[in-house]
Amino acid sequence: MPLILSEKHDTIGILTLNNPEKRNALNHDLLNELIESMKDYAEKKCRVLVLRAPAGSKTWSAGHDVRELPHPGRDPLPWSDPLMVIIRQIQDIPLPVIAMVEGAVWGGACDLAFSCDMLVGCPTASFTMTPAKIGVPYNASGILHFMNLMPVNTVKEMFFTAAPLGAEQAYRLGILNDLVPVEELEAFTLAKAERIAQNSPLSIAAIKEQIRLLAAAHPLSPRTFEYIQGLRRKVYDSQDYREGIQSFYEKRKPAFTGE
Ligand code: LCV
Repeated sequence: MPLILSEKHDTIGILTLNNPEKRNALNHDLLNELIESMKDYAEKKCRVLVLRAPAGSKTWSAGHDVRELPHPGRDPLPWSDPLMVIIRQIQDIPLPVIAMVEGAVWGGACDLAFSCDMLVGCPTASFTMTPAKIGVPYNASGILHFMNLMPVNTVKEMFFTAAPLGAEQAYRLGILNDLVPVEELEAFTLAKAERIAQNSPLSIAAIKEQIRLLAAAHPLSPRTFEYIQGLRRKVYDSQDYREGIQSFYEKRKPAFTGE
């Protein structure tokens, strides 16, 4: 059974996360299929892509597959991690990607959804950022995605509380471009995609790339970069990181000691 369903409506490509048994957890197999599915948009002459979960999903995606998090002492979100690869691919692909969100979005899947160019959600959509619950230090490029999408105090609240941000609040904050009833979600999203597809693909591609470059334009000196790496290593080398992952496996609340 494919982990990514790929279909086309005219010039709109639709990619469906299709591993409901594992709540669309972003394991390497699913992500590698998504990476491949996104590559042939050009030969398929797509103008817009939509990333979705199956209709009726309670969970859009459960986030990074915790079973695949590197063992303590190794960066949990390295450059080559397939989740980091797909997030960059979505940002680099020269056509708009719309996240159509039904159900709960967890952890790294928030970063995946927020890296799309627009988000259309329904009332069951929610966004929960879990690194602090698992003991993951996250990474600077991921944090920047959030800072470019919402007020910094909301970024801090999402990361520090690991509490769900509901659809209403996400819409009020501008994280969701649109909030529509679940029965209208697909038609509304396709209509938005079709409106985009009528406009100049070259113009849209150039504007998307300029926005990406400007949004990422935060000069960091090598000294600052190394300082950030040191901050993160202290966390993923910690006993707390081991405890966070162990508690996930044992389905219990973590007992963090700050060591
Ligand atoms: C592997 C899973 C997962 C999963 N990994 O169904 O952003 S960071 O830094 O935090 C990053 C490290 C990250 O993204 O971490 C992951 C954050 N995600 C979460 O904390 C969500 C964890 N999952 C859940 O809380 C529940 O599974 C939800 C609420 C999503 C769904 O609950 P529900 O009762 O509907 P189950 O919990 O029974 O899960 C169904 C199957 O999916 C697996 C889970 O292990 C189970 O598989 P088994 O039947 O083999 O046990 N699963 C769910 N999430 N992130 N596997």
